[in-house]
Amino acid sequence: STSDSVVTLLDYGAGNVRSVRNAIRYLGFEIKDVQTPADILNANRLIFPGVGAFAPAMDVLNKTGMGEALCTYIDKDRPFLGICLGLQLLFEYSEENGPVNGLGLIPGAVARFDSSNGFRVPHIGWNALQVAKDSEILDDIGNRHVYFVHSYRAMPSHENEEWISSTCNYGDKFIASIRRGNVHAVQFHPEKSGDVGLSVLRRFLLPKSSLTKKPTEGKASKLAKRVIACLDVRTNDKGDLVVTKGDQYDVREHTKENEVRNLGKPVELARQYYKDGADEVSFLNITGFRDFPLGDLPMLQVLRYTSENVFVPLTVGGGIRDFRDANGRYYSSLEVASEYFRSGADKISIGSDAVYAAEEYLKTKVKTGKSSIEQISRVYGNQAVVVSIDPRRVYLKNPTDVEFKAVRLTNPGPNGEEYAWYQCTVNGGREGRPIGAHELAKAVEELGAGEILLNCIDCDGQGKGFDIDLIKLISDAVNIPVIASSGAGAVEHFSEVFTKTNASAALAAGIFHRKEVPIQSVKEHLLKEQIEVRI
Ligand code: 1PR
Repeated sequence: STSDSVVTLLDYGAGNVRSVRNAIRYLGFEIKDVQTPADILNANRLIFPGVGAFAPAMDVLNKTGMGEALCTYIDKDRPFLGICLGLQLLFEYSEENGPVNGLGLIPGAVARFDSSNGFRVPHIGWNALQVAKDSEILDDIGNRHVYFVHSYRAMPSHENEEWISSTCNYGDKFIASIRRGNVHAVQFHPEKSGDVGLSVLRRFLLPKSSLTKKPTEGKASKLAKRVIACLDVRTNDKGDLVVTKGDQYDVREHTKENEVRNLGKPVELARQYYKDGADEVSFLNITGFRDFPLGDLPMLQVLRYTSENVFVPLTVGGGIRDFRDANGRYYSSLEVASEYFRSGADKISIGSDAVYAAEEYLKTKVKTGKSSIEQISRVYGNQAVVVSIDPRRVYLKNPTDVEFKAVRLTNPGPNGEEYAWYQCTVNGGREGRPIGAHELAKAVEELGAGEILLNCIDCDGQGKGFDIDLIKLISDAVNIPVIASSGAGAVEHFSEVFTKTNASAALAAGIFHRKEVPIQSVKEHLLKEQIEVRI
């Protein structure tokens, strides 16, 4: 290998940089990991994908001498690309658990998004940029969307104006990228921004002369509504991992053999959906509640293969909880999640265990710090923790018949009931619990979940549309993004959920697997209905 094909990567071990590694390799480059500060100073080009929280990252940089080396490297105008926290750390200080001092190379502060004006935090999803000056690496973006996921952002000011190459609007204007000479940093995730993101990385990695320059014309945009493809995965009776799909959570064919419905191979389908324009791909290991996921090596293998060439966010769920194996060895939910992250997941999703944690929290009103939600969000950030809710509708004559939040139904129940509450279930819908979806959603938000994946057992696989009453109830109750799920059967169902509720994303499975409605048609329909989407 020539030095031209080598990229130095600063990974201080605080989290998941597998996606960045995959993207660099996909573009044909080799990675040299920084071991000592000298490796930074000797780099030909350096990528710094900051992950985790600001304070612990600064701690590591200070203790190891890497921080000083970084400052020298950047002062010498050597080729640098910071990503996400790798941008924020260049500033003077951050309010995250602070104020905490940063590297101080750029004047100004990093502050939390203000959620008081109706904008959900974390800021998760696809936005277009406003390009402020010639930024070189952003030259192919135009007004196409890039993927953000963060709760803190660097604030533009008169003092740092000369550094700013683009900004983005989310509630207010924040710094989306900086550039000075060969020094670049971006708040968004190029490694998760599909083709557009790969072209940002390519522009940083390839010698300038080999690229032709195109003018950029960015414009302000709203956060795009996301369309997510979901793959429910389990081992069939032959022992193969297959994509399956239930009918109100029943995944078996109603034939003599009673076999698990097989809709395809997980890695192949995920790749297909990425190519078709899915904004995210989710895998739910639906038997994770009974099989220990770390024993489920095929699932980890699926993640590894998928993440090698799918460059949008990947979520994986199923079986995330504390666990003792047959030999008595104990695994914390954090260890289980870490293995998923190491294998290529960007977010993990917790189902059953979140229900128990919320029940406990509502009973005691104490945050013990020990629940899976708390443990994982503390290490990987709130944005990496999704809670998947599997509620079932329970009809009521009167809303006061239960202690749980009930809604007035748009369509009355089978016996003319005008109300319902949404009972949470565990173990793939097999067991109802004494907690409603509304209570659960609010509790898990307090415990540190960054997003809610809201299913509905009644609507699952029916193709009759999302449960608008439920989705409205939950998306109005919390400040974190809500993904609407279950029941999509036509493009109109997507525009309905986005116009009638505050859902941030809509997820579907069956219609995509059965090739009834391509993702592209969903996007085109939403665009026609003037709903902002990533095309
Ligand atoms: O409880 O932490 O082990 O997680 C298990 C996960 O597996 C949960 O997220 C739970 O939702 C999921 N799950 C468990 N059993 C099933 C099942 O179907 N038997 N699948 C299951 C849930 C629901 C959606 C589905 C949408 C859209 N699948 O993800 O994809 O309803 O479908 P549609 O568009 O075809 O209507 P834990």
